Amino acid sequence: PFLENLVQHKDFLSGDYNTSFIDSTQELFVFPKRKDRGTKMLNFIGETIVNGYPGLEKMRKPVLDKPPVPAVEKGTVPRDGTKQILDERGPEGLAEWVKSQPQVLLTDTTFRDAHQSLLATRVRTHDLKKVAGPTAHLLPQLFSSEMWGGATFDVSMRFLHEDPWERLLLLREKMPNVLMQMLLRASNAVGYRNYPDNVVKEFIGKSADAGMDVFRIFDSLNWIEGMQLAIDEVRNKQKVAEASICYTGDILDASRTKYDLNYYKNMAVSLEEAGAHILGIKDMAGLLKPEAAYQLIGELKNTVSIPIHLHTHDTSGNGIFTYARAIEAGVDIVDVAISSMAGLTSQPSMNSLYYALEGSGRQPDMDIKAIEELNEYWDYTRKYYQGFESGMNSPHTEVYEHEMPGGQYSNLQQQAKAVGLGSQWNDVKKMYRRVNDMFGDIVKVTPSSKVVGDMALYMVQNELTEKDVFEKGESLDFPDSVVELFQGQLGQPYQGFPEKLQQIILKGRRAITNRPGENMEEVNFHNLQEELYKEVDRQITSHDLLSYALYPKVYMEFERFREQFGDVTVLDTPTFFYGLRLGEEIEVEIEQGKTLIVKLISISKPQDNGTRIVYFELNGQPREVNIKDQN
Ligand code: 3PY
Ligand code: ZN
Repeated sequence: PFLENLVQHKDFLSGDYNTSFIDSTQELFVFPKRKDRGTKMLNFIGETIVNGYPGLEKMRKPVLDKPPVPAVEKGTVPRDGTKQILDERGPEGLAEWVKSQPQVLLTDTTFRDAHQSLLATRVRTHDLKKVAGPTAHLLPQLFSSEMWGGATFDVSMRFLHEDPWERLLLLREKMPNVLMQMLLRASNAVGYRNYPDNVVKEFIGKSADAGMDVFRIFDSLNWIEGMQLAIDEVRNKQKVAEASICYTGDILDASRTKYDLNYYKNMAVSLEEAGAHILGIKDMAGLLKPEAAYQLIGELKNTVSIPIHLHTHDTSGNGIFTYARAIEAGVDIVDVAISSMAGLTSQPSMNSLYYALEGSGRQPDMDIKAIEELNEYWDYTRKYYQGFESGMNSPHTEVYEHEMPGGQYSNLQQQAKAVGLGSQWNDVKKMYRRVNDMFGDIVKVTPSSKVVGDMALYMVQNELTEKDVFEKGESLDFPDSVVELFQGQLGQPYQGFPEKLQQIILKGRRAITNRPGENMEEVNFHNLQEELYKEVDRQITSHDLLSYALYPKVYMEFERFREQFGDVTVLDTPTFFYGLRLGEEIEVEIEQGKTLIVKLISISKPQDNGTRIVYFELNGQPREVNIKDQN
């Protein structure tokens, strides 16, 4: 504000000043009154108390114990791990090292896919940050920690009001020994549509610079043409390109010939040729049955020379058995989550796998007591997020029928609730499979899975059958995402689109068959920066710029939110989601060594103008905020 005053002052502008100008011109020191951090925070807590957090409006604040954070001896550094191997030997050297390990290696997905799959991606940096250091100390043998990408990028801005880049930087700092891994949707980056080539490249470059090591790259239609650019860029940055095949269908079912063993073998060869350092098998829905895993991994081990990393979801309850068979067939790395964040739509449990492999010769080299310590932390922490649980509490073998990815299950369920279809969730799941078959049996993973979900919701909501779509399709207004898929905007599915349905959906609109990125103009980052600068009027980092390029609307809303409420990541999770109970007092560390004490005193009845006054004490002083009651 001082500089603003100075450069706008008439004497300064006219050059009519001497060296004592600053000292003698008092009005330079009159700053516009900005809302202080405390007031902003009280406004946010007040808002949550009066109107509730979206999706949790009807829930009362649960009384919960604080999660026990495993102790780490002060001043000690975690033992060297795979990060040091990558830094010293490069990605090829790392791949060789992986292949030479007799035991199976583990990726811990607790920080990303586990909560994306169980808790609608809602786990906050606040809770990750506390356990990141202990995890680095307790699990230095991990191959990697999957902690970024997928849906975490947009959900953190959209619903958690936090900057995804800060999460990456923070976790990187606290976990200097373990590889940081992310899920990258190839040309869709961390979004739901293809982006211009230079946006994808810039995103990869900046992620690598911020500390990302392993990029699991997949295309939502298994279209390798859509993956090449991302693979090349990760290689340019000397990071690990884990190019992945999305597993769909069932190689054991002789009647499903589209995705058979040969299909996967051919794709694996192509990905190795495309430059993959590691081959990922991404079984996003958990459809890979144990015997199928044994056959698939066995064949692929004989087909490619790079290490193989298997990812599954435990929805059916068969996850550990699938891994055990894959491990028998020689898989190099598997994805697991800490037990209290594992199972069901999440990954199989790290703890269970450890014991399941005892005596097998490939048991992971881990300290099970250390894993149990982390387990306790997550057991408590998960309860903070109980409002986002899907309600699934036993294995669901129906996944073999609907084929919905684990990471989509709880999110689509929230989407269904939001459009009033909460009680028809079973119909939505059945329709999901019908839509898959109508679409020609396609790979379903973000964003193609979202399109299938959108179409299923649309059909259930409008009480449409498959027959209706074919008979009345001309007069139906299909969801935008469905039209875009059939236009080729997400790339090309294996064996093409079903022609008749494509005609009905496109209604004469043109479809492309080349790479969408080739038709898109590159983003001019310089102009984009100016555009954003005008909106926010502060210094813009390259991270801000990328968030804006990927998600302009979401980013601007996040920006406005921060202007209004400040940094809410400092709040503990129960307060963030539920506000305070009457008389409850909390301590909030807004920066190191600076703590605010907030107590809720009372809430008024709605006034004539529809607002309520929420009375607090802030560091012992009475404070009040006016909140519009939206109910
Ligand atoms: C994502 O893309 O977010 C996924 O988790 C896909 O499985
Ligand atoms: Zn997954």
